[in-house]
Amino acid sequence: MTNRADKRFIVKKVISRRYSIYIRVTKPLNMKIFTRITAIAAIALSLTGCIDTAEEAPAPVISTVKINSITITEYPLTNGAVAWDDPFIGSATGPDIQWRISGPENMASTTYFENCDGSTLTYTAGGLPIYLNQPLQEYTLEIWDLDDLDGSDLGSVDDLMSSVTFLPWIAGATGTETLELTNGPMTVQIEFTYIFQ
Ligand SMILES: [Ca+2]
Ligand SMILES: [Ca+2]
Repeated sequence: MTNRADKRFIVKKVISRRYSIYIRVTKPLNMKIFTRITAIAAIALSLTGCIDTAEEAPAPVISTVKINSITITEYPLTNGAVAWDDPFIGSATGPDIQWRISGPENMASTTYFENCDGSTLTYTAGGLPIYLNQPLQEYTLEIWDLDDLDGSDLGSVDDLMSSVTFLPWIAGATGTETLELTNGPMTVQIEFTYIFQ
C-alpha cells in the first residue's frame, strides 16, 4: 500500500525525471549552459536598465485642503439632563446647530438646522466649500447650539455642544475622500479634496 508520504515522493520523482528527459532531448550540454548564461545576462541587463532609467517622481507637496461637505451623523441631543433650549416660557426644543472651525484659521457656517432631533445634518452650502491653508496643522470642528436665532437677544450665549480635532491632510492622501471622525457623542463625516502645489 502507498501512504500519503509515498505518493508525494513518487510524484516528485516523476516530475524530476520528466525535466531531466526534456533537457537532454532538446538541448545539448553546451547549449544548455549558453542558454542559462544568456538568460542571466538578460535579467541582469533588465535590472540594471530599471535602476538606470527609473526616475523617482518627487513627492507631491500639499498646498490646500478643500472641505466640500460636512455631515454630522451623531451629536448630543441634550445638554446633560437638560434640553439645549429650555426657556422659562414655552416648551423645550432641540438644538439649532451650526458648525464652526477653529485653529490656524477660523470659519463658520452661515446656515444652521433648527430644533434638531437626532437626524443626520448635511451641510453642502452656507459657507462651503472652505479652504484650509495650513493642512499640516490641527483644526477643530465644533458644533454649536445657536441661542439667538432672530437677533433679538444680544445677551444670549450660544452653547458649545461638542468638538473634534483633526489634521486636514495625512501623508499619502490624494484626490477626494470622506473621513469619519468621532469624539465622544459626536460623529462627523467630512469630504476633503486635496490640492497640491
Ligand atoms: Ca441653547
Ligand atoms: Ca431650539
